[in-house]
Amino acid sequence: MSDEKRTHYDGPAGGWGSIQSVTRMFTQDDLPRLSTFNALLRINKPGGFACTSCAWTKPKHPHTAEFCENGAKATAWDLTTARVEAEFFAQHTVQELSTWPDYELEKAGRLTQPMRYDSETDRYVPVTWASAFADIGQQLTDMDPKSVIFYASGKASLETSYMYSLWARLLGSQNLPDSSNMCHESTSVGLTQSLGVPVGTCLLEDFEHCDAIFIFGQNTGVNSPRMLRTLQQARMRGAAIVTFNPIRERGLEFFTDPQSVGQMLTGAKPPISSQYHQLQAGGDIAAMTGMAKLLFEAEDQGRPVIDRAFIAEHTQGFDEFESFVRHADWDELLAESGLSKTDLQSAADVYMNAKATIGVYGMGLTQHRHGVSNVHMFCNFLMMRGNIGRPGAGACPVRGHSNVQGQRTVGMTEKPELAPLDKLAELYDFEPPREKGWDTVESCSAILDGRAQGFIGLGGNLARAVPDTDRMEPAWRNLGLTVNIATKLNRTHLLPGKTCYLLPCLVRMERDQQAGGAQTVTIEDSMSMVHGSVGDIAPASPHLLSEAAIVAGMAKATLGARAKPDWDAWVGDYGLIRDAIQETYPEFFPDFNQHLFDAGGFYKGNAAHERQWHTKSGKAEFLVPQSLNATGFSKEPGRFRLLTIRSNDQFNTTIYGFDDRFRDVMGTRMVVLMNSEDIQDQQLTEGGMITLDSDDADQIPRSVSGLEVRRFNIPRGCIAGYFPELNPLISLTHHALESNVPAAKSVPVRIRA
Ligand SMILES: Nc1nc2c(c(=O)[nH]1)N[C@H]1C(S)=C(S)[C@@H](COP(=O)(O)OP(=O)(O)OC[C@H]3O[C@@H](n4cnc5c(=O)[nH]c(N)nc54)[C@H](O)[C@@H]3O)O[C@H]1N2
Ligand SMILES: Nc1nc2c(c(=O)[nH]1)N[C@H]1C(S)=C(S)[C@@H](COP(=O)(O)OP(=O)(O)OC[C@H]3O[C@@H](n4cnc5c(=O)[nH]c(N)nc54)[C@H](O)[C@@H]3O)O[C@H]1N2
Ligand SMILES: [Mo]
Repeated sequence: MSDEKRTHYDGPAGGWGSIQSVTRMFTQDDLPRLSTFNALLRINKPGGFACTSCAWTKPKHPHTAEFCENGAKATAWDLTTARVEAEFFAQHTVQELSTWPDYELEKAGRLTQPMRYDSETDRYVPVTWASAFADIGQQLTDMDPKSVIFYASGKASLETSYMYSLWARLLGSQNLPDSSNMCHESTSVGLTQSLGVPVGTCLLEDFEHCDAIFIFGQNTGVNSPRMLRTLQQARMRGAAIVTFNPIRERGLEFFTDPQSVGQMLTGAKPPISSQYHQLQAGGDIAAMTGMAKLLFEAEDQGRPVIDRAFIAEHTQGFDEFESFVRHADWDELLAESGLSKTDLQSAADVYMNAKATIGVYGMGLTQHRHGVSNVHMFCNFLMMRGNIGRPGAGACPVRGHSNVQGQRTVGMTEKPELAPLDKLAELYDFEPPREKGWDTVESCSAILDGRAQGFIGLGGNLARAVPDTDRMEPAWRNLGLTVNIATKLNRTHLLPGKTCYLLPCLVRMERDQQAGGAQTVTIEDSMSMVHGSVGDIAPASPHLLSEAAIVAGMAKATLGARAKPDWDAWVGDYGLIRDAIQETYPEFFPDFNQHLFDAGGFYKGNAAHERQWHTKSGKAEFLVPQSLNATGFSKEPGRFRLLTIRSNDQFNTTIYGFDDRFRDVMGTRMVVLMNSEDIQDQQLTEGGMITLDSDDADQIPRSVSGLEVRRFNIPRGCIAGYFPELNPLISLTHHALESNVPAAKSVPVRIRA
């Protein structure tokens, strides 16, 4: 761990700080500088490769460097020259590796050959691909397919994800949880109920036409930094940006575009947000209800600020919604949001004056007990002024992993109604499972109580990403079979089932050479644009297989001599998989293979964007939220709302380093960020060490110790700390109603000195 303490950083997001951070990365010993540099220049360009970091859309006219600080980190992380080979595992038992921090595990380097866990020696030992596939095939054939979990983490391509979910269904399982179950599932559920589409309705050009952007709980500067340029351009054009976030995130305050010579040389740090409202975690429904109330008040005073024509023609449920808003009590709205009426009035004024408004959101809305209600209320708010399905307006949930949205599109879903089962039955001559499979939380419960027997992970670090770490980890080891397709070693790999394999794969930047030549893969970004991606760097090891080849190898070993599909032909030429995707989803992928390198990607289409409403009623729905408080628990003396957040030096469970320069946390991740009055009230001192205890209704003891108190600009009653270190504090049952997304943005905890 670096114990380096750097001085206070008050620079903007982007700017020289990010150049410095990328430069520092380039001077690391384990990086091949030339190929990394060349790789960076090919990121997010037609004919290049899609960045493996975030899901923000790729513009039609990319910049010379169409990547950001964090995309560069992700690229460098994959291209390291460090290797985890057979000798590494000969030297370290799994028991010993379990004591290593996440950072050290991944830092050890790229996995290079298939390994099997040997319980006698507690070590991973090398195996051939053929024997790995044969054994996995045998084990799976002996298991009830409905007890096997087929997880995917959001990076694997459309081609691999289509094959993977088809394989699971051919075997008889619909247990297809995806990282989006921990992330934007509240969007998939909530937006579908409100607008009839599971994904955002905006396109990049809408940002060129909007007058206002409202951002709820999305940390653009860290998690989708390329989007800052989009926001900055909108702001400079005169659009207002109104942000709601308990934490003042630097990227939403100022951004110096590293691509702008002028900004860099003058040291300008143009502001991003025109208003910044630090509300209570879980206070968004109350804040939006307050603004809605002000819209009704304005209308009552004769200002026609509500789009009655849109509401009459396109929506239903408005009367109930209006009555809910009019009856809401101001004192309660202000207490729940933590904002003043003046704050809400100034935000509502911007909204009323804007002809076209875009709403942006992230985990600050989805990861709450009432995360789905948050999304409903967000849609209500936009629809009041007809801000769906017209230029410069719409809903823009910002997705996480680079292909997480696409994986859901091509069948990675546990929900039978979301997969074209009849079509699959017809194309592949089989009877697909029709009952609902397990999502992530349900998979975890099944692991805990022994109903699950097998786990296959297509990427990710599921055991580390889910709540209730201390209960989950021992249960994981009771599984009969665990298989992880991965690029780097992580904690989940150190929880071997009775039979356990670690199968290393290519990364997106590496050349994927198959029988039919070098292959292209595709991904779908946050704006439903599909992009081809071609790797051209030599693979980290000659023993690596592509994810597609690994899935096909396991599928063949389990499904025997079935005539369809022809897995070998598919792996030889991914174009054939795309043909199959096109046949399965003709509405989304017409002439798929002809559009791989369309500038800006090819648009999968979005019904709500065209004001077609695929809801039950055929109209967009105003839905009354279940509660004004999204946390699902009440305020009690000594109980805090813990927000588990990401640093600027991590990608989910991948920890690049121990600095979070925007929040002045350097050299450690074991901190609790607190309001100074709360520190005083709790009789703590800054720099003192504390323990956090779970205060969940289930009363199961859960604690994390060794946390340092830091004074921080955050509303009273809310504290923040980093995920995944704090995941032991979250009860598996503390999740969003309906979507089951773990409620990681308001965890009830108490502080022990
Ligand atoms: N560099 C980098 N990029 C990433 C990732 C990464 O880890 N690192 N992860 C990827 C993934 S999988 C995802 S899902 C996305 C996540 O990207 P985001 O959606 O930005 O998720 P978080 O960083 O978890 O936090 C979101 C913000 O919500 C705020 N917040 C917390 N509670 C509330 C609340 O109740 N109300 C409001 N209004 N705000 C709240 C937090 O202060 C924080 O600023 O990013 C993706 N991109
Ligand atoms: N408390 C709390 N918990 C959270 C969150 C939170 O905000 N707070 N966020 C949640 C969210 S939004 C998400 S998406 C999940 C993330 O959960 P996951 O998606 O499961 O986790 P990652 O950390 O993204 O997975 C990292 C691992 O993926 C593997 N990997 C990397 N690249 C590739 C590749 O190209 N192919 C393959 N096969 N493997 C690869 C590497 O082995 C690496 O160790 O965590 C969730 N958990
Ligand atoms: Mo995510």
